[in-house]
Formats: sequence, C-alpha cells, structure tokens
Amino acid sequence: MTRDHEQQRVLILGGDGYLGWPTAMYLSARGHDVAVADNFAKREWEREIGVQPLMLVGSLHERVAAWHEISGRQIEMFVGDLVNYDFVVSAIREFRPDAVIHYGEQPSAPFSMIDAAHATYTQSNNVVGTLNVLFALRDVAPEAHLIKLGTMGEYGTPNIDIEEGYLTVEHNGRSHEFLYPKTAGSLYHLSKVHDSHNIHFACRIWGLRATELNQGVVYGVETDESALDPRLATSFHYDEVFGTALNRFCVQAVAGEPITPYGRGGQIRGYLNIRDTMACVELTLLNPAERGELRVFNQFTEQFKVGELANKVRDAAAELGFKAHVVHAENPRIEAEEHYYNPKHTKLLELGLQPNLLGPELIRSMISTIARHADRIDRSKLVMGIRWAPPRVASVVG
Ligand code: USQ
Repeated sequence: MTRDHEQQRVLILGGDGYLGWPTAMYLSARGHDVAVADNFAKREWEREIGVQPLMLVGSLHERVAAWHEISGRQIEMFVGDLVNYDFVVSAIREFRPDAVIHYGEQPSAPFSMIDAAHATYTQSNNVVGTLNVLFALRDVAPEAHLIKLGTMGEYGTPNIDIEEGYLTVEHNGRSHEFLYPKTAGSLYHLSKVHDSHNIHFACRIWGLRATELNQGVVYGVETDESALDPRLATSFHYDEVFGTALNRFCVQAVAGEPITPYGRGGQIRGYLNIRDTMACVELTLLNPAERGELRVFNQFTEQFKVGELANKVRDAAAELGFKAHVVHAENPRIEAEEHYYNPKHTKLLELGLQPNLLGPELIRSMISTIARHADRIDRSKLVMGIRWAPPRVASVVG
C-alpha cells in the first residue's frame, strides 16, 4: 500500500454522538483530515423519550465552529441519513476517505426493546445504513478501510471462552474457521450481529477491507479534547435508555438515588474508558486491514461484575461525602445473572494500547465532574421501566 498511514482522511459516521464527536476531535488534533456525517437522529430519540444529556450539548455546527476556534483545525460536515444510499455515496465520493469510522447506529439495547416499532426501526436503521456504507465503499472507495463499531454484546455470555471474532470448528474430522457464533442479548445487539455477517460477506465477495471493533461498555464523562471548553462537551447520558452501567451509577450516586445493579448483579461485561476508545480507534486506523480481510478486535480493557461496579461507585462517592447506596433492583432484562465469561482481548494490546484502568481516583474524578452538572440531573429518567418481555412471558423464560 502506498498510502501514508500517519495522516489520513477520515470520515466519521455518527459524528454527533457520545463517541463520534470526541473521536472527531481526537483524530483532528493528531493531524488527520476529519469529516463527520450525521442526521441528528439521536437528538430526535432523546426528544421522543424525553431525556437529555447531562451536559448542555450545542449543535454539531456550533461544536465544529468552537473546535475550529480553539484548535485552528477544520472538521468537514455532511448532514444526512445513512439509510439514504445517495447521501452515503455522495459523501464518500466527495470526501475521498482513506478510512470510514462507522458509529452511525441506534446504540441502545433498551430502546430496541420498547416495542415492535422500536425493534424494527433499530434493526432496519442499523442494518440498512451499514449495507449502504458497504455498497458505497465497493462502488467509489474500495481501497478505504472500514472501521465498524460492533459490540461485545454480539457474543452474549456463552459457556466457553470467547475468541476475537472467529472460531475454528472441527466436525467429522474436518475443520473450518467461522465468525464466532453469536447469542446476543437484545434486538439492538442482534442488529450488530447482522452487520457483522454483512461486512464479512462484503470483504469475502468484493474484497473490501474492514476491522470490526467489538466494544465493551464505555465509561467516562470527557476526553482531553472535550474538556478544553464547555462548548466541546460530548453527549453523556445517564437515563435508563442511553445511559450505561458505570456512567449511570456515578450519576445515581451524585443524585442520592439508589445505585441499581439489576438482579443478583453477577452479570460480567467488558468495560473501557472513553479515552481508550479514542486510542483503540486510532491504533486501528494506523494499522489497516488487508483487502478482502475482516479483522475483529475485542475492544475492552477490564471485566467486572455489575454488582462489583456498583459497590466501587458507592465507596468512591462516600469518600467525596455523597451518601450513596446500592439497591439490587428487579432485573428488567432477561439475561444470565451469574455466568462464565472469558473473552480474549489481546489484539489491541499487541498494537500498543496502554489502558487507562478503573481505579477509585478515576471514579472520584468522574463523580466530581458530574457533581458540577448536578442541577441538570432529571431523577425521573433514572428508572423508566422498559422491560425485555411482558411479565407473563418473562415468568416463563426468566
Ligand atoms: N445494568 C444494571 N443496572 C443498570 C444498567 C445496566 O445492572 O442500571 C446491567 C445490565 O443489565 C447489563 C450490564 O449492566 O447486564 C450492561 O448494561 P449497559 O446498559 O451498561 O450496557 P448494554 O445495554 O449492554 O449496552 C451498552 C451500549 C451498547 C454497547 C454495549 C457493549 O449501550 O451500545 O454495544 O454497552 S456490551 O455491553 O459489551 O454489549
């Protein structure tokens, strides 16, 4: 390959989101030419269910202008919907990216489980958007490297070790390498399973190059760039729909509301700091996949039981003078609450990732940052009552 990997033209799909926007600033600050694409659908979903990010988040136009003022660097913007093929192909044709980082999906498991409309929307939005990206890359930028955000939740919690993407199966004396079998835990997570198969197909049949980052649960309120100015804040959520475990727990502690590990709290997941998401994405960008190859990296740095995380937050909050308490809430999801979990995650470490691990100091600093915005916490959104199944069904399978 002749391309200079050190400085690339990078198109970030979903550039208005919790991870997309900080990634745009992170890569722009490191000399890459960055463009963002978004249709602001997340802002519509927020309005629909009546939630807001903890920190005031300006429009993408305002944030791009603030970034230019602060860094002197330009981020290009494309406004449109990935389910519209013409939009996707024209953005890629115009920007000519070396890499496309694809965060542009509905990211919430609870949102996908509200009802049939939210499930079908999530799957069609995510699967069709990704298919359009694959076709557009095939047609106008076949050399570009697709970096697709997958999720550790695609694998579920099988009773065997989880490999990084692939499993060699021996059967009747022969063996073959397959994409690792998936047992996802929500219809959102399944949308990403479907994407994985479609991306694998596009690499095998059209010779595209892709890396799927099967990411764990991300935590963190800010990055080095977003902390430079309040106008650069990212959309940190704590509500039941878009907030994730550790982020929610820190907000619950500040609000004096119960910290809510669901059920017995033995659910183990992989976690990583938002700063490590940035580093992982850049390492992947600088070390592209080969043509025809779909690589899969399991992108997390540590694993915790959710009950253990709740206790860590309670203890860190107590040191700062917050009277936090843990209440094992009834589990609205249908999931294993005690299980085996041993996913491999060495490939990003081999590329040079140096993890920011979760210690009490880091939790205290998250809590202190959140406390500065405590007046914006809407307590009524901490528990919203979305269930994986109506009680009648849940009592049969739960
Ligand atoms: N959980 C609680 N209490 C809460 C919230 C969550 O016990 O108040 C539990 C859940 O039941 C689950 C675990 O914590 O067992 C993780 O839940 P989560 O809401 O933090 O994360 P999840 O729904 O799995 O989804 C999030 C992101 C998603 C990403 C995924 C990575 O929203 O986009 O794909 O994390 S992973 O979890 O590895 O699949």
